[in-house]
Amino acid sequence: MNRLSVTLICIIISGCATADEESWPFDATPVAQLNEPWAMTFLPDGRLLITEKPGRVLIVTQGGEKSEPLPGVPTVDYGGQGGLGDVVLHPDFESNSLVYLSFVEAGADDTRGAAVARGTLTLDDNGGGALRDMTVIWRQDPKVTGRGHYSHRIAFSPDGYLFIASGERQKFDPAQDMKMNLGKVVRLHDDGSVPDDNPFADQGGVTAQIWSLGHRNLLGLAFDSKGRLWNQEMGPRHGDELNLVKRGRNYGYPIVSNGDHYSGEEIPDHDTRPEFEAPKVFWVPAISPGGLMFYDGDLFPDWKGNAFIGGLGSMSLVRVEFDGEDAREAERFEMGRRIREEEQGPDGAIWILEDEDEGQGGRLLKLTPKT
Ligand SMILES: [Ca+2]
Ligand SMILES: [Ca+2]
Repeated sequence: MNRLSVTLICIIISGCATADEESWPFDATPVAQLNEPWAMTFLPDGRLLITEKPGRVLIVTQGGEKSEPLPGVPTVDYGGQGGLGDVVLHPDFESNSLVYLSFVEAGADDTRGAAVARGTLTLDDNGGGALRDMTVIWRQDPKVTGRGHYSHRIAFSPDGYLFIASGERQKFDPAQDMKMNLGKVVRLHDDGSVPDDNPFADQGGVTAQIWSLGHRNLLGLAFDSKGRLWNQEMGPRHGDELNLVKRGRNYGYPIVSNGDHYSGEEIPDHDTRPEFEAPKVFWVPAISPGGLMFYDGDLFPDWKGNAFIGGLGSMSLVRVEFDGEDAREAERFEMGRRIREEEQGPDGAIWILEDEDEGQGGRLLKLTPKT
């Protein structure tokens, strides 16, 4: 039976998932059940810090034991695509205990915007811990109405700069507006201050934060082993992108996209405007990407240097191979559930978080080579 037939039957019966487990080269072990998980990162002791979108941070062991929600999380504006978002550790976490969280902050007059706070994580002897002195060090500017396209993914560069993906809040034009930090990737010092060697530093204000522009909804941001920054972003109607993010470059949204507006209005494709940076990979039809991870572990040696992107709408895990600056989709695993986030574990296993799915919650899964 082909995939279309399976999908149709599933829609008719009950909306069943179509995970193609027999074809997977890995075993996927469910480790923990979570409530609207969004992001995770490994602590030096091998446990996971996991965020849940309504505003919880949990410590979870590799065996699946969950802590109580940690106190000290900032108040989040929960709803639509927003709430608590990403979690990353400072590169010197082992000496300074600094943790960064992204989340949605309410503003005046029904407006809101993403923010990033940092504070310290203290661990107790009972498997739990607390966040202390969480202080906002960056905000989307301006705050606008609506509850979409916050993006708010965070990544540290190998040389210690803080990069934040800032979505265009479903407002299109801000991605090209240099007076706003929406639809941009921004580059900051670890305390939120602006490096004076940023490409637009001499223009001051939020413009000085901007590293790259013309982005839409960036739900993955990661450095590869060569120190290059990549992002994936949701296209409008189709045209999802994997971009190599370069200093000062314009990625063209909403002037160009290999997708088109949901209204049916066409957006010229990238090849019509070569002055804008084109994606290294684009997807038509869409995969609806969630998360971005580069793999360099030993458990799956053939996949060293590959990237993994979760598929939300496509309910898949997409493996991407690279050749210099070129990239291509190499393989797609049908997972049967929306995939929000991927991380490499200390032993080289691949850990993934399923997205919330109509009240089913989302699971933490560990992928290891098939036995
Ligand atoms: Ca992560
Ligand atoms: Ca187009």
